[in-house]
Amino acid sequence: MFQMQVVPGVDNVFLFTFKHPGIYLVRCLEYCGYAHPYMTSQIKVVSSSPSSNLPT
Ligand SMILES: [Cu+2]
Repeated sequence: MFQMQVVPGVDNVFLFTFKHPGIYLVRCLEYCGYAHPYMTSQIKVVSSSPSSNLPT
């Protein structure tokens, strides 16, 4: 699990190293208001091999 405090309107950057490709769920960890249940996203992790990431 990863947690980061953020400020609205400010870009945040962080790096992860995933061991396995896949789709990972991202969600807000703290209740932050009426829209909290909708504060989700996904990260799609693909192979680190540059040649395997090229469109076919
Ligand atoms: Cu929230």
